[in-house]
Amino acid sequence: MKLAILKTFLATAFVVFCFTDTQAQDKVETVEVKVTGMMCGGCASKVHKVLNETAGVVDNEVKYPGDVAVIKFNPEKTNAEEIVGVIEEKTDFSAELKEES
Ligand SMILES: [Cu+2]
Repeated sequence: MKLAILKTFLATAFVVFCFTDTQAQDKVETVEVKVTGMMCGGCASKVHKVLNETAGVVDNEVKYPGDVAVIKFNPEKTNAEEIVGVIEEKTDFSAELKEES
């Protein structure tokens, strides 16, 4: 009887441990997007704000001059193509994925 209780306890502890573990390591990927048409720092701020409000985007930095947005995102919630689409839809600028070098 005691052994059964111990087994149940261990099984529960194991499940809780696994759950906590997967919760803790949210996947994050980084993508670089070339943003064309920005004229000043204000434009960069606009793009930054739009990305900040995009679901799945964890963090982002928009560089002007440089015309590059570096975006950290959760691949389970969004993807690079979707992020490019959001920039094109919600700002006046053109966006394209930077080629991996
Ligand atoms: Cu501007």
